[in-house]
Amino acid sequence: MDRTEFINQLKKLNTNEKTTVELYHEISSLAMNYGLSGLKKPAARNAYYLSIEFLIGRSFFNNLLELGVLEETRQILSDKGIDINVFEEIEDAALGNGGLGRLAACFLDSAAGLGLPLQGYGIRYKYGLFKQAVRNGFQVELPDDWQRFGDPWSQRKEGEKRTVKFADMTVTAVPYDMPVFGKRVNTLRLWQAEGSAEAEKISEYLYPADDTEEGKILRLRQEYFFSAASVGELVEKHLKKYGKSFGNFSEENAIQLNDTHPVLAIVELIRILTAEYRVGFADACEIAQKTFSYTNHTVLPEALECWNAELLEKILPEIYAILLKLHLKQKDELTKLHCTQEEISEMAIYASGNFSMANLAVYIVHTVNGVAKLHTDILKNSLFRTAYKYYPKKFQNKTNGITQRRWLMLCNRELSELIDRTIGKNWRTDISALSGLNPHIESIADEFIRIKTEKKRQLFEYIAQHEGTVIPNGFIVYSQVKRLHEYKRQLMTAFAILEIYKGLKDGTVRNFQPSVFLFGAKSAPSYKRAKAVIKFINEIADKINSDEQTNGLLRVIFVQNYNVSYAEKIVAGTDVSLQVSTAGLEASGTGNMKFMMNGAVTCGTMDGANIEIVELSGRENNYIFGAEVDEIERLKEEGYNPLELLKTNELHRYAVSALIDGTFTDGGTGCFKELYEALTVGATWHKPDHYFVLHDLQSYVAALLKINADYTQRKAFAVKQLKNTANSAYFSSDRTIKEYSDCIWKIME
Ligand code: 26V
Repeated sequence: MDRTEFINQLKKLNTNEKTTVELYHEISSLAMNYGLSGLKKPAARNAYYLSIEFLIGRSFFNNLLELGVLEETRQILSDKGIDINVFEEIEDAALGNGGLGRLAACFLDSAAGLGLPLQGYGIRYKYGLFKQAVRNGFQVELPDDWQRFGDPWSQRKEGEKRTVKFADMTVTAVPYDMPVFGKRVNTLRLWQAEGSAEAEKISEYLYPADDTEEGKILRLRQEYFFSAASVGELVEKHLKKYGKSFGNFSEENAIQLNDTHPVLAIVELIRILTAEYRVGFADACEIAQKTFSYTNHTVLPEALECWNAELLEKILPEIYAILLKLHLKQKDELTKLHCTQEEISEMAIYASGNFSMANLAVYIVHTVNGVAKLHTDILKNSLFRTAYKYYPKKFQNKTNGITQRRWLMLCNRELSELIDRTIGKNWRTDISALSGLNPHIESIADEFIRIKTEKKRQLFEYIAQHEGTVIPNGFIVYSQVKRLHEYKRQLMTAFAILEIYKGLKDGTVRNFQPSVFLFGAKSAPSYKRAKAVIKFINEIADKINSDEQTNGLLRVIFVQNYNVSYAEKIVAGTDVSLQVSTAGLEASGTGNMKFMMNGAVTCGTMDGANIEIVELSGRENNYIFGAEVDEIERLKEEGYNPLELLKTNELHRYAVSALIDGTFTDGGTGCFKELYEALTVGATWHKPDHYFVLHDLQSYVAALLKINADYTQRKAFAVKQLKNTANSAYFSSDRTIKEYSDCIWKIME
């Protein structure tokens, strides 16, 4: 089917008396037919992206855009009296938690767009990330039955099933292929576990709770399940083509391990080659080395996967045996390199009963990369410093990116059209052309202001529908939307809001422009402190929004069920992007890039990709505050006493005391007291305020107020915002993917 035929068929489509879901299926299936015809060409060398998460979001609008038929479809439907926005009721595919999974989705989009052969491998969870409701201020988790309306974008490939064996069960892995449209059609292959009821549990939930033994086993099964199915398939394909000679395996297959979750794929490849095809152990390790590369996405030790030896021996005895051999091989090699005992234990694959997936990956792969300049430096100088000392050439930086197709063209048609009118449409296929906006910024600032105002109006309308809260037009929008985690410091924003509120009440904050603080965040179901922060923000919102003395100036909204589709609206309708993690802890951040591209200034710390954002758009066009990495390091060494800050700063005392002085209620759970104690006395596993909230709070409030004051010069502020858009091309995942393919995968169009 060609384009004309797609359009003709769409025009002929009988839409009378059909439900939205029926129409959704018919149009999607037409688009699938069109998209899958003709564009698929096999590549000699492919790269494979193994990821336990792909946070795809909604495919309908994006696929029509990628196929170049979105505008016509909008028009044809409108001629039939149908507003294309009705399809917004279709669920997101939320097969991921946050940045890591969304990055995987952006990467697939960019590779297809550039015509590069990158295929994804993951898990087809029956239930994606939970749906969040807020009841009485608390997060409530509801199952995410994303296939409720069917899944017209996937094709089940019955004939390509595989088996994956565990000591105690055999599981069938059934592939579901989702095409990724662009200059070429790539495939995201998601494995679904079938067989016994026990087997089917493997692909039932994204990230099941792993605070119990049972949960840990399930997580291990998930990781091995999709790694083994994917690697097994690649080996089989190779076998069909070349017989049992695997010397050239790495010439055709480059496998990227997205974080530590798929690292067992390395061990599985070595197992298949040695056990099934009699390749020698050393040769198998060499093939693995040439095939695999690994991306690290976090420096938080609790998030680096480790597997208990006993558990592995019980569930995956062959894998366990190979891991032990790898451990001995590593020890032997490191001894020959004259590493000290201490150095050997820092890099050890196996230590005190556990296998470290990060150390295993760093030892085997040919390339390790971090996801922003600062993050890669931290990998080199701190997390993997010893490995860096012995294998310096393994380490590379690949600063993250986001796809401008979803995150600008799709979510902000108005701004995209302003860019078209100003510099032509070339930027749509070559994003580097976006910098051509720079000389025109002054002249388009007024029009930009009109567009930003319209995007805010659309966002407020959506919020009114979904949250039942009305935000008056004209408010400045400050947004902090991301997973809820202590290091991301949503609590610091909550305190800052309380301090501003107090200032408005007692008259110390004057000439304040009306502002709304938007939060969107899901907390891991078992993460008590994160859930407490959600409740605290909602308590603050209730109080401030109902205070008639100030609610013409200040509002707080916590949106429910923040997801990709909500993000599309929020990034377009935001003035100020809040990126306030403790320096050194946010590997990159990618929300920061989406906001930047849509013309928001960043109010943030010198962390992750924020550093590169202000490098490119100008520090004077953003609002940087707080301790930098060396200061945090110094504070940790010399000692940091948050109680001193509380004693001397009355505003801080007011904000922090609100946790315990009865201003707000935590519903009798004691969760606010727990937050208070984490800040003031610490816990068995950490010192008081180990994320330095009180340390950075004063400069944070000052930055927020400075922004507020600068906003009164609306045009000058719009110029700052536009400087961000104009210099955001570097943060396109097209650039990132080109770098991966040139420097790591060596794949070609
Ligand atoms: C996972 C966990 C799980 C256990 C509890 C604590 C914890 C903390 C963090 C994580 C994150 C795992 C990896 C991840 O999602 N990293 C994110 O990757 C993004 C894409 O590279 C990057 O932009 C974010 O900065 C980084 O946090």
